[in-house]
Amino acid sequence: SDAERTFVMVKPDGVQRGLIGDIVSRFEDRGLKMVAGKFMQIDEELAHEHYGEHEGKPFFEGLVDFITSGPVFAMVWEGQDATRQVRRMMGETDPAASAPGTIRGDYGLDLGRNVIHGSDHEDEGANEREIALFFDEEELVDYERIDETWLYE
Ligand code: DAT
Ligand code: MG
Repeated sequence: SDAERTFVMVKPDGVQRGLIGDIVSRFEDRGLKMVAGKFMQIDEELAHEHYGEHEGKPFFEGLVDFITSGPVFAMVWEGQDATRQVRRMMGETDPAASAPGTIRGDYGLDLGRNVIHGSDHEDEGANEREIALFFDEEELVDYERIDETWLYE
């Protein structure tokens, strides 16, 4: 398989609503492998770096306030086509436009409270940039999952 790593984060609303376990389970069930995980609080500086592409947009300050408002659960998931597949499982940016069965479609109604972040698969290298922003190299764990031989041809 062409293993790829992607950055995923349960946002403060998802943490407060007790959705970490469900979200982790969805990725585990799909066959993706968690290679890093960190329960943490994002500070102003990290928020600005992470959401730098949105600086200057009308929703930027609200977005920074929200993402720094409580703990998040940051993760790195690995698997075949991981970045795109995680985005498919997340749904659309707006939960109201997200299909039922997707994470945002199952757990949200409001654009500003959409429960989860995942690296943009249409932004080349966004996954690696975001992983490096949140994790040191030694925090990424290299191991094999017991079902890997049956997940991939
Ligand atoms: P995504 O999180 O799906 O990658 P994005 O990168 O375009 O979406 O935007 C980052 C976050 O900013 C998004 O999860 C929710 C918020 N956001 C985006 N567009 C918004 C808007 N028009 N009004 C309010 N919040 C918005
Ligand atoms: Mg994005």
